[in-house]
Amino acid sequence: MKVLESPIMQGFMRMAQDGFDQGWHERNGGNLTYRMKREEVEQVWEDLRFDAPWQEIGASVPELAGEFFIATGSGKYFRNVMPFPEDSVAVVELDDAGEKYRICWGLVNGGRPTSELPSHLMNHQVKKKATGGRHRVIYHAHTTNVIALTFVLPLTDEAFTRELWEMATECPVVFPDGIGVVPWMVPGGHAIAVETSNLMEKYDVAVWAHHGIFCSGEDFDLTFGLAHTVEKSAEILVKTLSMTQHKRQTIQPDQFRELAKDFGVTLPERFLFEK
Ligand code: 2HA
Ligand code: ZN
Repeated sequence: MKVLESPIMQGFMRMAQDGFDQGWHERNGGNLTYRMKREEVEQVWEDLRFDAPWQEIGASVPELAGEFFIATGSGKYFRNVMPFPEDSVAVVELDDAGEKYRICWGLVNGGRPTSELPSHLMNHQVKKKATGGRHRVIYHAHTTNVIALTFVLPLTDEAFTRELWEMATECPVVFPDGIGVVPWMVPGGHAIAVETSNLMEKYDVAVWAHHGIFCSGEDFDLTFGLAHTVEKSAEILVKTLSMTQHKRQTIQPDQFRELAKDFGVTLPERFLFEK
């Protein structure tokens, strides 16, 4: 099967378009990677090439050795993924040490996979281990309202988790483990990759101060849905803070505990402090 006709590439392209349509991917902002299943690689095997040079990842991910990923390209625009996928997206294979990659499909006009490849792969490695292989998607987006909040809220996991949980009843059910916060750091490098992957050991979402969010999930629906839920909640908080400094009423710690019981989730007590 042609890569372009495969359901998994179709799903990848649709998610990129969805993110663009939300306004989260100005210019070349954001990046998306997917860790392919064996059968998905086999399905498109005859459309892959194996003659491109091996290149350094910039991180060591031995637990991902030999795996294949679909990745947006560095400097490429989410807006162009749907109309020009072969120019904007790559399928890459990792070597058997998890130190190098090579391009097996796409980026026909040259280029490299996303500038955030070290972050993405280190997070894939952490999430693969933490979820027994279930998580396959890592998504970075420039979500407007979450970014706005990083100028106003304390840059702590506790503040972001609790404030965003309060803004929509579904939030503690959608991200019961909470949200991690990375202080401002230079994007694209090793340090932000390490900091983010440390947080992703316990969370599925990390906020990058003054930059965006980083999400992990099982499939495109769950991962896009997670980013969408977090950003929607941030939008409600921005609207609320625009009206008043003081909420007249909100969801209380005991009400979160009731919710957790009925919905069968565990909410860490450290986010249910009295204010
Ligand atoms: O341009 O969003 O963080 C891609 C990015 C880098
Ligand atoms: Zn970014």
